Amino acid sequence: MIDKQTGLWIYNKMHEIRDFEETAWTLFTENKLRGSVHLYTGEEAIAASICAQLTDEDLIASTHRGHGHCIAKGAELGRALAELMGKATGYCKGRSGSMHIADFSKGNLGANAIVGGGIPIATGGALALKMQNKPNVAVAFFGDGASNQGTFHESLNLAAVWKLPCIYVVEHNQYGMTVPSWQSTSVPDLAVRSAAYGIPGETVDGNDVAAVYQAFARAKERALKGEGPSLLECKTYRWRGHWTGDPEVYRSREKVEEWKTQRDPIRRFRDYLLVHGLSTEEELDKIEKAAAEKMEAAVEFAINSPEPDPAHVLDDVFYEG
Ligand SMILES: Cc1ncc(C[n+]2csc(CCOP(=O)(O)OP(=O)(O)O)c2C)c(N)n1
Ligand SMILES: [Mg+2]
Repeated sequence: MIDKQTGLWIYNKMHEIRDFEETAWTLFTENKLRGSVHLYTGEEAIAASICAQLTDEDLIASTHRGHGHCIAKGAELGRALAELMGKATGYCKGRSGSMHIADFSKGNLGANAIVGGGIPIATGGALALKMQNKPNVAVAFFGDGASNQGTFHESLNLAAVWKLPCIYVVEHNQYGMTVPSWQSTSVPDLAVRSAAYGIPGETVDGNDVAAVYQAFARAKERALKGEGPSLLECKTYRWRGHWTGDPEVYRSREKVEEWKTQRDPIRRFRDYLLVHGLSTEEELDKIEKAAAEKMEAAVEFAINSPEPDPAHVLDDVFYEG
């Protein structure tokens, strides 16, 4: 079972992620945040339950839907939002925006606009950890659509052959852009693909914190024992459209509402904490309020942050000549 301290940490992170995502949506609709963002609302249990078991020495590689992973891996809300807004105080000085945000100091190797692009990066991270004999793991987060990419298959094969400490976490939110996964993907349960590489695969309810937490703990233990990678499939659902401009004509409002009202991962985890006597309504309300206040301060920080100075546009640009 999840202990109290970990449970409250996860509950707080889930709220931070949701507040961040819904604020990003609002800022986008108010034209204060330019470009598109892909929101993680509804999928919070996965990043929070997994990153609760990682330290700054463990590595993650993320996706275009990466704000949740970034926050769960320790990003400050203000600097993350500043990055989305292209401000100089952002994690990458405003150069990455939403889809390339990285923070190596926290072991976050970065989001990635290339679908499936983070999978070999995490695999390389795991190879580095193994070669350096470090007691750590690398985690690749990616979507169901990405599991159809060559990078997924190539990475799992090599990681299995080399017994790398890599955990492949597929966030099966049932769509790749506007395409339902049953129309693009050969199997309904993606964990079965692990069989092709001779590694364990497990499908869990990705909106159930305890289920994700325990399955990841098993995969991590195996990786740390030197037994190699695992594939963990977390079934979930994205509440928002693929991106902020998605007209969402490919799914019914009823289905979205059902996931929001019947399977909200935050509400479910709140019930879990209460039923198991790990917390009280009062304590959880306090966490929720504190997260909302932190988000308000983050907005203030990001909006008041300066734009990058064009004089520095060539800083951090590398070339070999
Ligand atoms: C290599 C590549 N192909 C296509 C795209 C366009 N694209 C962006 S997101 C996306 C869908 C990804 O679906 P999934 O992996 O399930 O992630 P989700 O958006 O559902 O989190 C596609 C096709 C891209 N960015 N990169
Ligand atoms: Mg998907």
